[in-house]
Amino acid sequence: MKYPISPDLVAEKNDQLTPDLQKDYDALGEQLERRGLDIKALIRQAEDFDIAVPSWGTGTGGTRFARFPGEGEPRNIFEKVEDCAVINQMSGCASEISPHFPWDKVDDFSELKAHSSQYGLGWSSVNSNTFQDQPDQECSYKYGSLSHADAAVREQAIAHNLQVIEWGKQLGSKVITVWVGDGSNHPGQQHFQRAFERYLASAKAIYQGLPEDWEMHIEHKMFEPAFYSTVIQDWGSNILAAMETGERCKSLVDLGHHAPNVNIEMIVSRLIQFKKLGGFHFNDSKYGDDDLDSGSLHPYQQFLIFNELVDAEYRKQPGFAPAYMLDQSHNVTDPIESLINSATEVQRSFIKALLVDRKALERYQSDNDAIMASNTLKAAFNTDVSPILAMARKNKGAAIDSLATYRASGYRQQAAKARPDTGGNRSGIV
Ligand code: RM4
Ligand code: MN
Ligand code: MN
Repeated sequence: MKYPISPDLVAEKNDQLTPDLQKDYDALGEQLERRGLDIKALIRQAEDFDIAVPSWGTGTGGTRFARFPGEGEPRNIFEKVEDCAVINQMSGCASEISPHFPWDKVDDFSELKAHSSQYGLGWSSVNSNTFQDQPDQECSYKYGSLSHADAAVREQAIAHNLQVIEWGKQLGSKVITVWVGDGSNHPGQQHFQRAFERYLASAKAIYQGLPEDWEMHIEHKMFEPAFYSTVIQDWGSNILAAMETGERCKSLVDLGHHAPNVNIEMIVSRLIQFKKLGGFHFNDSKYGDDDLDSGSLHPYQQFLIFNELVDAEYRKQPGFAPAYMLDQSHNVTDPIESLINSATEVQRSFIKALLVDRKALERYQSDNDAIMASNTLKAAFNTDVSPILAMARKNKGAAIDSLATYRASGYRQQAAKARPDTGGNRSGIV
């Protein structure tokens, strides 16, 4: 196994921090025991938790105004893999990468797979891209892709998705995530029903090419690039499309893709109920698709989402196995630091949701005791589970203090030397 950061450095830092961690861990263990919870079981759950990292998140993001690149950004998928290896080594809970095509296309996928395997990394969902034109493509996606009025454009977009599945097979992926920017910018520009019918026909054509053991995830997003109407704009259109397309077609929830104040945890519950929850793109958001760091703004909302997920597991809801992934854009931070932090914050929400006293909650719900039901959730949310997360990291050879260890390693400074800034790619998304 290859490590981007010296395991000796990690062990040295961990040794310094272990005595204090042990005290905090023991104190928390006692407290949880009084509440009828076994800290050892929670540690195991924390150790098993894993969230995939988006390959495109390892570069500095941008807005349509500008992009201010950071030092030592990865210049290709091989370097992105190395950064993902750092994220996994420090956090202990991010062992898979989600690639985006054609951004991450390579000539030899076996070489790429060998490269990721030496770091112990695997590949999660593959993502297609029909929201940009590529230099060598025949038809333009300016007016849409899977729902385009012209059949030739739709066929090109379908063929691209099928090609992405082929690449994904070579990496060992089992899911394709489809997000399209199709929609309109002017009232009247597009016939809502016809556009959706065309989308559904295209989605079915992709689904026909889906291997038996794969899932197809549809991602909705309210706006951007289309600012008046978007074909798959909300979870309603999403679940309709998933239901029409087929059993293994499910909905993906990106936290930033809803109108402000929307009750995302309830959407999650609905999708679980109808076996249509495919997975998540975690991030945080204040205004729209801001792609802020997960849990940086609405940690309680993230907890409430995990409360639904843990509840589904508790009830042994059939067919429940959503895929977890981060999807954020980092404009002002070191992407590696943001992704380490975010993976840990999502893991934190999961562990806190495991603390919820579900029997008590059920009782309060049937007694219509609103305040005690709410306090039951709050009791879990207000518990600081940091010692559990840190101990899980230590047990897995990851860093007790992930960010301090990463900074002490000088990885970014070495990357800056090894990957000189070429001055290109200063505008646009991601
Ligand atoms: C979109 C959406 C997709 C991602 C692109 C890059 O807003 O979140 O998941 O593929 O951005
Ligand atoms: Mn997304
Ligand atoms: Mn997004």
